Amino acid sequence: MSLTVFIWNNFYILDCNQNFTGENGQIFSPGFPGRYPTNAYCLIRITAPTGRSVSLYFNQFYIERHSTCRFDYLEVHNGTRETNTTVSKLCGNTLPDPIFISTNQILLKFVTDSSVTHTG
Ligand SMILES: [Ca+2]
Repeated sequence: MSLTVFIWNNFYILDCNQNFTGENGQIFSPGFPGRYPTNAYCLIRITAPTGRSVSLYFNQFYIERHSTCRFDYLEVHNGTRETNTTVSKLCGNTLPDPIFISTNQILLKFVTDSSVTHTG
């Protein structure tokens, strides 16, 4: 998985658990461009300045496919807590449409189970 985020300062995230404040940058799943690990539980929080909003553009995407994404998935939350509203829960290998968040904070939660991995 590779996706681009536009907010303010540049950043580049290639690790599982990170908090970031910035203008724009790229986020990669662990191990990218190789396969992501099993049993991953990654929380990436991004905060833009107050009044700004966050947009996510996907460049590459391949997470184990399931009709309800019960095995591996990427969840996008509107806010930095897991209890904040889930905007989208994604898996499979169809490149997702861009996601536009109405607020300046998001949480990306990437979870994988104990078998079958792809490039994320
Ligand atoms: Ca899996």
